[in-house]
Amino acid sequence: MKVTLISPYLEIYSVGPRIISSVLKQEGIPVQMLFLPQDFHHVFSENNLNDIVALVKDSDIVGISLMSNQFTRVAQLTRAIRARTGCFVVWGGIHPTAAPEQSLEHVDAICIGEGEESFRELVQKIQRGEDVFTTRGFWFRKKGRIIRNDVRPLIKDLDSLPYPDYTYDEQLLFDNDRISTFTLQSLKKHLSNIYLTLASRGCPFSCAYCCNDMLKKLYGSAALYRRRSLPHLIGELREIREKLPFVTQMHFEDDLFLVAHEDVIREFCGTYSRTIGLPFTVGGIAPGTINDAKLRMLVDAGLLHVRMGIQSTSEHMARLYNRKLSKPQITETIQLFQRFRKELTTPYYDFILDSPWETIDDRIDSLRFFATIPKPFKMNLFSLTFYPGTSLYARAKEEGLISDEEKDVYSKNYTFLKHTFTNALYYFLYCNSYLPLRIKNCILNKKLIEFMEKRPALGKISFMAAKCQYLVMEGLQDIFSGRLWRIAKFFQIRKIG
Ligand code: B12
Ligand code: SF4
Repeated sequence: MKVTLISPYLEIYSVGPRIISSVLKQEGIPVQMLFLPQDFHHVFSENNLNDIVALVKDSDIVGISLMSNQFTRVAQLTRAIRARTGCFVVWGGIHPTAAPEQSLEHVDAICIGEGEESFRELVQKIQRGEDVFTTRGFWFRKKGRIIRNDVRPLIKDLDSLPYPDYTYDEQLLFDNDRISTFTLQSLKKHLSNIYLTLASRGCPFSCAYCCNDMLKKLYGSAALYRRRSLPHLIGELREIREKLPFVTQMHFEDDLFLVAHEDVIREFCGTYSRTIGLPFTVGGIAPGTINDAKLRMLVDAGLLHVRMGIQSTSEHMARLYNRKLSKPQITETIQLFQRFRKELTTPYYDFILDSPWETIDDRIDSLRFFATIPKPFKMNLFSLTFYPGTSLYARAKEEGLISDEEKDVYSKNYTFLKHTFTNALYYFLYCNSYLPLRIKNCILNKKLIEFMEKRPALGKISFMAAKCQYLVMEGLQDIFSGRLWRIAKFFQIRKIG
């Protein structure tokens, strides 16, 4: 029996597939893990496909994990594996969970939702020669027919799961057109010095553009938000410190790490600083989920950096995005980060732009708010992407806003903004933050914005000019602060995109 698990993500953390690998190994099932860390626009060459096919061809089952943006290249790889080997190919991860019908057109089976139990059962059934088609958590394609089994209930006790599999010297890396076994050096190169993990799964909220909105519909009333116990989490981090001595920073990429109660954060901070003691960062913070006491404890325990999802400040957009938070809450959280500015690195604030439902008043509302954010901060501007299964995706589909699924959803680059005048204003305000608020508000004039929005060519020119100013400014800052890797990364992304 041989199982191959493929992670196509640029970032090789791949927590889900690594945990599945550990689950299978606990059952004595050999697993070959293959990492393909290329950008999602990467297309496999014929040689690449031959090399990968040669590696997997003696597997009984090949499992591939994917987010929606990996769809095109994973479909290409799956076609090659299915055409050239007799392997049973299975997809798992957020994309097949969210778009099962579409996914099943390309593969033998898909895993819907959490995969530890489902995949273990499927593999064991194959091993024993039993009928696989009744396996819960899976949909199958059988002689042109689709078999839709029920989704398996959520794993209540996350402590029952093993830690992600980091036996790197048994794992394969496909990098620069070469396949090799991971070494400590190559692992270090791909992880930098950071270890990413999750202390919880799910989120109590349901923002209309987020997978949690989709997962809540899938799992019904079951509590999606679950936390691991502190000993289980700390045990993982201790093991990693021993196994991967180059790790000097931990990162918790939970959906919403800080939604945990103050007491939980206190316990975490105390134990973490005593036992692990490395600086750490957390994924996105939602305004209103952090207060002075929580931040004090986190900073004392080693928190380095904060990033908050503001997205939009207009009430209309908050309703549309199903975000139950107010502008005063956002302001309060920004002020909180300001008070801690000497102890934290520059905060990052995320905004979602390019929403087709945003009115000019919504845009001005967010821009006026943006103009008041005290410097220094860094901005992350995202172009709204409709991920399958979410409420916004359903609405966009209904309103005919998605004409080409592949282009508008799967391969859309969420960092490429529309070249509009309003988007230009974000760059302009960011670069010219020294201007008095009075002047900024004069520029954020409804008549002027309306005038410019009716002239797309002018919008495009202003966007290019403002973005150029931004890139030069950020580039100079990177040079002066020695962050040359950021510049290298920028050119690398341009080359691919
Ligand atoms: C950690 C994380 C990251 C990390 C690490 C990603 C990685 N490669 O490891 C980082 C920060 C790098 C990242 C980046 C991005 N992410 Co991200 N990320 C997450 C997050 C918060 C948790 C994922 C996770 O590890 N969960 C824990 C594990 C245990 O669960 P899991 O991955 O779902 O795996 C389980 C099942 O899906 C299944 N399964 C998974 N794979 C397989 C394979 C097989 C064979 C089987 C049988 C089962 C199976 O079993 C697993 C165990 O139960 C999710 C949100 C979420 N709740 O899922 C977003 C999420 C996956 N990210 C998302 C996005 C959009 C991105 C980005 C594209 C953009 C962005 N703005 O962040 C980038 C781009 C990444 C890239 N290079 O392509 C979206 C994807 C939506 C979609 N439909 O594709 C999500 C869902 C968040 C959202 N907005 O809704 N992300
Ligand atoms: S708060 Fe964040 S993780 Fe939770 S539903 Fe909203 S976007 Fe998703």
